[in-house]
Amino acid sequence: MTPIAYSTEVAAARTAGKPIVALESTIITHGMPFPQNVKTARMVEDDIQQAGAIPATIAVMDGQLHIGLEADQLDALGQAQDVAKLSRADIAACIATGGTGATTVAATMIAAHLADIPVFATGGIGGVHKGAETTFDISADLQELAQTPVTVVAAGAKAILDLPKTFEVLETLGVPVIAYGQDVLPAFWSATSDMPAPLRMDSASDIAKAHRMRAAMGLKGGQLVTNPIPAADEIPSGELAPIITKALAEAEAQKITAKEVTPFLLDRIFALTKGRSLTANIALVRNNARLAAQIAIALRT
Ligand code: PSU
Ligand code: MN
Repeated sequence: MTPIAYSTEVAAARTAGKPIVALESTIITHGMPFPQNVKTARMVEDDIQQAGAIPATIAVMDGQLHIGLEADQLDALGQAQDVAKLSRADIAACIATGGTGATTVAATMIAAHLADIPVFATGGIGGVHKGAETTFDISADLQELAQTPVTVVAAGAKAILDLPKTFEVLETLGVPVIAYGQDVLPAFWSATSDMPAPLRMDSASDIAKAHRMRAAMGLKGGQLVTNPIPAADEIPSGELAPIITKALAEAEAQKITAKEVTPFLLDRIFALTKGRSLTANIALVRNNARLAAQIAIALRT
């Protein structure tokens, strides 16, 4: 049996049959600096609560898979050093050996599914990195979407990635990619892109219906809902492009590889935009949390 530890609030929500939204923890430990990371995690939890659902932040701490973190646990995780970044490949080993690790999109989907939580909100999923034709760096998040039945709400894939290749792979894997309320895919820090959305939906209820239909048809895997960042908070892609190019060149010069690539790039873009990328990142995660709460509620009705 997996040693799952539910927070008091999540345990009560499960008993009462309340809608629950899963949240990842890599964004806390590897995606944002302290103290903004903990502050953001709290705001996102409050946003979900205000929208009428219960938040369940997921992480592995001392060999236990936590579904929902108590306030002191969230604080501790936000300040911990050398926390592992867990995906499908290493989550079981971390739990088995009593370790502590933050869950990526892939690992959070696995944990959410174990806990019967069908919806999960994050910032941006991992994807195909630029230069993947030589590095083979493709996030395990994409495979996870193809096999675990959780609807993931994100602002698209991070613009540091090769977006066209990321969406090609998702199409190959049979993952529904739904743009919320617009005809083009959003691009994380930017609300729009020049990529047409494979699917468009305008309500949480339609997204919930499609989720249920996949289950009814026995189709494996989840759905990716791409929710554009609110216009007031976006950084236009033209402004970001040279910054991303610079950050990528630095990563290459410093031979950053594997799991370090995404955190390194996010950190450099934070510095090069003088913190603006972080403000945008916080706004888009909150926006995704609110939509995920609506979907969780729609799935209950
Ligand atoms: N989105 C963010 N910040 C992050 C991440 C996503 O705004 O830190 C994390 C997610 O946990 C995602 C991971 O699953 O980055 C992808 O990492 P990789 O490219 O190594 O698979
Ligand atoms: Mn990778």
